[in-house]
Amino acid sequence: MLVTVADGRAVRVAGDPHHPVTQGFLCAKVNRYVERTYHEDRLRTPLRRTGPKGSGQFEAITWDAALTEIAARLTSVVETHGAASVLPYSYAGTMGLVQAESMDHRFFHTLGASRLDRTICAMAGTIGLRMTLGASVGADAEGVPESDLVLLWGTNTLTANPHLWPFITRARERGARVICIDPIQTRTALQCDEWIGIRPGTDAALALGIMHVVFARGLEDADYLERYTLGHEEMRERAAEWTPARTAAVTGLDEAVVVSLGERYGRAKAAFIRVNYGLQRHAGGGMAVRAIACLPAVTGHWRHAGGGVQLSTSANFQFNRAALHRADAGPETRTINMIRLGEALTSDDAGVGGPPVKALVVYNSNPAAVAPDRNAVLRGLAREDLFTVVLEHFQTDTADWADIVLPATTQLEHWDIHFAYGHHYVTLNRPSIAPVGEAKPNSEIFRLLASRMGMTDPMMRDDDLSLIRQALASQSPKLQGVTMETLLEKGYMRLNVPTPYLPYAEGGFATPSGKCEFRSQRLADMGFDPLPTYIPPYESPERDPALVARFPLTLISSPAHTFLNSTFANITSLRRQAREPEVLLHPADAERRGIVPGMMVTVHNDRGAFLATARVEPTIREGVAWAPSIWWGKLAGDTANVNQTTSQRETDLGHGPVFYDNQVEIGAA
Ligand SMILES: Nc1nc2c(c(=O)[nH]1)N[C@H]1C(S)=C(S)[C@@H](COP(=O)(O)OP(=O)(O)OC[C@H]3O[C@@H](n4cnc5c(=O)[nH]c(N)nc54)[C@H](O)[C@@H]3O)O[C@H]1N2
Ligand SMILES: Nc1nc2c(c(=O)[nH]1)N[C@H]1C(S)=C(S)[C@@H](COP(=O)(O)OP(=O)(O)OC[C@H]3O[C@@H](n4cnc5c(=O)[nH]c(N)nc54)[C@H](O)[C@@H]3O)O[C@H]1N2
Ligand SMILES: [Mo]
Repeated sequence: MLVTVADGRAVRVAGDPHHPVTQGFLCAKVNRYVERTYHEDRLRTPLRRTGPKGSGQFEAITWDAALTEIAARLTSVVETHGAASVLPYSYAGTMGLVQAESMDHRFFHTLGASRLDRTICAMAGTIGLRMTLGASVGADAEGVPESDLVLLWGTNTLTANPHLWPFITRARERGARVICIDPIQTRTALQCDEWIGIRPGTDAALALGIMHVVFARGLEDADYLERYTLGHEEMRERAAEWTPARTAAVTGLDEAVVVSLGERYGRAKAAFIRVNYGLQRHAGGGMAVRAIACLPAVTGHWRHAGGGVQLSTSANFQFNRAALHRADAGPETRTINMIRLGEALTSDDAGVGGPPVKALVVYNSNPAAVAPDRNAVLRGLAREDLFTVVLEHFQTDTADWADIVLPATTQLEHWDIHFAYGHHYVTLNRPSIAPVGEAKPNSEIFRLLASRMGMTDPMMRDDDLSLIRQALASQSPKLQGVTMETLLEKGYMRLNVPTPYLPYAEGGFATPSGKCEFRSQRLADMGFDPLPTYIPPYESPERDPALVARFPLTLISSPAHTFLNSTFANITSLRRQAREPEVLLHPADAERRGIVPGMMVTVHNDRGAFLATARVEPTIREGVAWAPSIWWGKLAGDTANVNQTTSQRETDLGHGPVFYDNQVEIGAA
């Protein structure tokens, strides 16, 4: 991203035209980054709560007063309840290594605070890949122009990952067909050649059904199977069970669709599967990713540029995280799963044993909007005996519950270094303007707090540029040549991998066997089916017919086009495009309920409810509803949002969230 500055003020942000992935354009949201940076609501000074919890009443205080108070309160909590009663909470506000996993980690490790299991986004698939391919390493976006079939599977590319699209367009110009597998006919699906409107949470069954057809037609790559896979005979037997008829019955698709997809996948030379997060947010999300990740090993597509699966490329970025985190700096402690924040804040033992959570320090996250089971989260945040600190750009739903709010810098104002998950470039983030108001970088805030709390280890004084150098000081061959000097000069740098990168053309999987593990002993040892299998959603006719009878609609709450999770929801121009909290229904579902377009409806289940304006279009599978998300509760008329209805249950693998494994009923408000 290039920033134009005039008289010390950012005036324009743009994609770098020379960057191989950005190619000169930014997404709809980040295009508005200047508006966001200088927004009149931007937090400019530290704040102390003056009214009751959650009242949103604050007074401006000095940094000195804020830091003194936080240090005193944290010290007292640690002395009275033990360090484990302090909980850090952070996720995706920025994913830069300096502002998201350096001084903050060192600070909490030194303190001995509870650790946070950062599961809210990607863990189901991460473990699914780890058990199958060995790591989150997959096909290269830059190979996509070579593919002859593109499957966009559980991903709204044009919204969530638009920089992949130019590569897809090039493949298409060369004859590739592009197919979207999604219960919703998203703006991405509308641009594809085909839309396959699968029943939510059944993707593992579809992957096994495709495999069935591939084997049945003899379209497998016997040589690849023999050399580079483990358990292919068992895999073949498992796939044999997934006849097109059975697959169709489970996935809610026509048998002909399954057969045709299987045949085309098998006949393709280099099919590219972009699998993303939609299909992970269900009970069997980990296994679904695992089943899909097996496909290119059956057909041998990994051999060719443009072939394979991409969930994430993040494991290629082997920065020296141990040096940044310094987990060795403090005692062993307990771990709390971030998606169970509601339980952690409302249980005497935080839900995991040990002391209750007495102090919460939130940065890079807005859990009062994004965490599941929002009613439980808000009950927790409302506790008068909980000391809450929030580092933020804005007075979010979460900041409203804080005792102290600290103004943080944005990416325009601080240093950082970034990994990627859709490509292979390291990015340096240089500050282009001075901090707005009195804002400080997260890293600086934790340095100052460390000093106030008497943490004397020199590592607590490392500056941001030193932290970047420490991150780069890695033994990984993939980081060789990626140096501070080249980054300062160019801004970004490709990892030391070929272009395009074909990670598994000749095996080389990072699993214990070194092969693509159709059969996983590690999964067997963990008590799972060692082969890819279909695990039905928690809230499905298979597992809970009584619940489904009461709440017949599956609610998907994937991102609104102009929001980034809950970020940007307060930016007027972007919120105007998102209009208001909405829910999309199929005409048949709407008619059955007497719902007409524009009607105010209640979306509800036993966990909670929120109001939305009904949209009625046939661009969604019957039985499914879509609430584009994530709204700030306080920007909605009823102060509620979709996470009122979602649950704290966990996925099969990785303890991830099941946001879309969520049955609701919808009726006129
Ligand atoms: N504009 C924008 N971009 C973003 C984000 C954002 O909030 N806004 N968030 C960023 C983050 S943190 C992430 S994790 C990524 C997410 O990246 P993606 O996963 O690509 O993004 P989503 O838009 O969530 O797309 C998920 C799609 O999966 C579909 N889906 C839901 N359940 C199922 C299912 O069971 N099976 C199948 N096949 N499909 C299903 C949904 O209908 C939705 O269209 O995007 C990143 N990019
Ligand atoms: N129902 C439902 N819930 C979901 C999802 C869904 O699809 N449906 N998606 C889930 C996913 S994939 C994810 S990744 C999570 C994301 O959840 P979060 O990680 O909470 O992400 P955001 O909502 O973007 O909130 C990030 C906050 O960090 C702040 N921030 C940004 N940069 C900085 C910084 O440098 N310093 C500080 N101190 N603050 C900063 C922003 O202002 C913003 O308020 O939400 C999850 N929740
Ligand atoms: Mo995410």
